[in-house]
Amino acid sequence: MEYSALLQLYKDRFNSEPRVFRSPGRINIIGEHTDYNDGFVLPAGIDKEICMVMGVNFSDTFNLYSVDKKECVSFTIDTYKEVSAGWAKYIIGVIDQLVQMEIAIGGFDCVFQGDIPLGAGLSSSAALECATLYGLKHLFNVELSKKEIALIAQKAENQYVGVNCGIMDQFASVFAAEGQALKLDCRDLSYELYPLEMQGYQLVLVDSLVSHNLASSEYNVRRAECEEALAILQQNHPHFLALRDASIEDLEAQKDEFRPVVYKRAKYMIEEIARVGKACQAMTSNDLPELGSLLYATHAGLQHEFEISCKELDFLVDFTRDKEEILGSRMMGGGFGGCTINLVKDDFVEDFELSVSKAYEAAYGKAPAIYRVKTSSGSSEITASLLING
Ligand code: GAF
Repeated sequence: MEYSALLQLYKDRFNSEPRVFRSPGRINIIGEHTDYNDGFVLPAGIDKEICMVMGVNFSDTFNLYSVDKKECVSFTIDTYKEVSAGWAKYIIGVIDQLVQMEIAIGGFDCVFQGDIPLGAGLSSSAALECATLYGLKHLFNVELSKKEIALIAQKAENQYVGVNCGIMDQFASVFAAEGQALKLDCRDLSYELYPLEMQGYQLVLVDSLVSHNLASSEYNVRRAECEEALAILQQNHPHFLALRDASIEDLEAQKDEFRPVVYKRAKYMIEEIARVGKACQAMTSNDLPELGSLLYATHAGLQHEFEISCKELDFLVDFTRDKEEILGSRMMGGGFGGCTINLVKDDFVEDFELSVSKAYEAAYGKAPAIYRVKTSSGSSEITASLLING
């Protein structure tokens, strides 16, 4: 990201004293939709981010300029609910949370930009929420821990944007660590770091460029179906707090009580929560073929049981199956579009990029976008030396 160019755009527009904050997008190695079932996830921050230049303007006005949308909005605490620009709601959602918490912030100016592809399932919205909150914490000296930042950002998405998401994306954006994946326990928010050493393999993202329109509505439906399954299991197991607490045996014992679709959702979920643990073991013992098989198993569950894949994503996963240089592949993120994540041998990456592009273009009339993933650290302030050099 060109921090100094962004800073210049700010100075051309505003007179307030700027500071620069950033927060990354994320990949998720395994553990999809498990976060809102109190399960485990295994995300890592990536070198694609939202960068925000922000300054206190000592007025009651908030001025936001989106470089990507080339649009400016201005509002106050009394008028923010009237702002209609879609991109602004992630920032306003965060301000709205602070207002509800009676945390005083004054007016500020902000110019921001991102290089996280939109709709690709790489959590650009969580990065925007977390960068905003991280910036406001530092501009107005608000006492907020990293955990609180992640939780408030999630609440902004739930309440203001209207997506009933779990905690994974915001947590990853704030807590990401370079070279590491985070095994996050979404029940108590404790986490362990797993080095992403891929011994001759790389994680490659293939973006179907199908933008996930269904994502927010169907996401909320999946969440409700998991809650329906839990309510049925709780009749026999009143102490269960989430699907995380159920085993496959518990599910089978009550099989006839679920609507068939709800049974499938719960089966995927219970198996996927267990797969995260298996994936971590595989990473610890450097068993990449096992990690790859787990990725394929997750895709099968997302395709047939959780039913959030689409034909383009299935095509991309199927394309990898007969290639011994590719150990695993699956759709990643909320579903209905976005990227697949692929575990590809270093010296096959170029070959793979060319062949998958050609095949996808022949099938769907457009080449996919491809990203070789590098990891990055979580929310931070960009210091003066990086601004000069970067
Ligand atoms: C989206 C949500 F925001 C996350 O909370 C998570 O549920 C993910 O979909 C699926 O794993 O990114």
